[in-house]
Amino acid sequence: MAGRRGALIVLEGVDRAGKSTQSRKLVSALRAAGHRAELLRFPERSTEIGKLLSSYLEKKSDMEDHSVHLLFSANRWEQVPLIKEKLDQGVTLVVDRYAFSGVAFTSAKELRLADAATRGEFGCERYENWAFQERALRCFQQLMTDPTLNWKAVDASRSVEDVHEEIRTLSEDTIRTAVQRPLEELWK
Ligand code: Z5A
Ligand code: MG
Repeated sequence: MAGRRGALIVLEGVDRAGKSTQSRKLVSALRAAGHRAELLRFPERSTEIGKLLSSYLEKKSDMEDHSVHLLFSANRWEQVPLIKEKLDQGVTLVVDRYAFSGVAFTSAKELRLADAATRGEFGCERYENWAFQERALRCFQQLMTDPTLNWKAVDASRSVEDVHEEIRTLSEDTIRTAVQRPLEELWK
């Protein structure tokens, strides 16, 4: 339909919830259904800022916490002109993590000061331990109480196909209704 904007569909969640797997499958399914759809991810590690973040996450470099937070934010802002342009052109964007990860992971760092939980390392990158991920999950749950955001919780413990089917259906609904919300409201 002419003049119809694209939808901004963000997949958020803790480490290894299956966000990247589902984001890729969703873009393929939407395209197969005739939608214009593209994939974005954050951190976007290919940019100069993204390379700094990648090095930090891989523990090859250290950075002050506030600075890292702002770099994650800058890494999103550098893509915002492109995001607006695509949405305006009617392209639906599937985004693998966005600002909610920024809030949840920084908040999880702050909570750490009050949390005496023991840690079990289960990954190579920074933040990949159970205690940290539990704190991040609590922050995501808190963010989901915001009624102005159109959050849908998806149980990611099921099979890839079952999770995909639910996300695909929710996304089709979102694409249908996205036109009702002006683009400018997304970055107020
Ligand atoms: N971070 C931050 O601090 N501040 C910010 O502003 C932003 C991010 C944007 C790197 O992110 C870190 O950056 C992240 C948050 C922080 N730290 N942590 N945690 P990333 O997005 O680059 O992280 P990643 O390395 O891609 O991991 P991930 O995103 O957490 O994984 P995932 O995308 O959710 O999962 P996946 O790659 O799709 O799947 C993982 C494995 O599980 C894979 O082998 C799949 O085949 C398998 N899988 C997937 N789904 C299923 C189901 N349903 N059943 C069984 N197996 C499955
Ligand atoms: Mg991922």
